[in-house]
Amino acid sequence: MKGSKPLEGVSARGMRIGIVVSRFNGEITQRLLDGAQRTLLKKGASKKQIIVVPVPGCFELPVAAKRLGTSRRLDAILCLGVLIRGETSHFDWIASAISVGLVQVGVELGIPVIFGVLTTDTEKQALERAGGRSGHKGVDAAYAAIEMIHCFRSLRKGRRRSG
Ligand code: DLZ
Repeated sequence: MKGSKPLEGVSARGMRIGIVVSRFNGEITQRLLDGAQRTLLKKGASKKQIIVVPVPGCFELPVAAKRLGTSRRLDAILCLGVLIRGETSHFDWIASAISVGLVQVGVELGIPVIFGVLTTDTEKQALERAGGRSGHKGVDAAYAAIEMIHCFRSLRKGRRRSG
């Protein structure tokens, strides 16, 4: 299996999670959003504690994540989008801007900011990764957020013990 296996046994009870989702390639990003929300609810998060913020395109993900994380107390933010090379002449610019931007926002906010953006050559490949035969990036993003929140919580506990 490629990549890390999601920690499916972990709970999302009590977690406050933001989701910023791009409306560009909306049919596919909606699938990512559905998968992420379904997973968070299945793992025990409450609907009221999930806030969804739509943005026009992937390029707006970092700034919207920063604003959301600054204005709300959240445990993590998932950023979902779809960049398709075939339809985007400046694909590489946007892909690199958002990956650098999202890392920066996570470090500045001090909370996990999850990269749930598909970067593919074709729409078919994107569909395959949004619940088709190549997995589900929205579901994976939700599991990554839950795991990172547990990781941060255990670091906090460790600090209390040693302090
Ligand atoms: C303009 C543009 C293009 C050509 N392609 C995509 C894409 O494949 N995926 C995506 O999420 N957004 C795309 N956008 C929109 C930009 O991300 C952004 O919303 C606009 O340039 C406005 O800043």
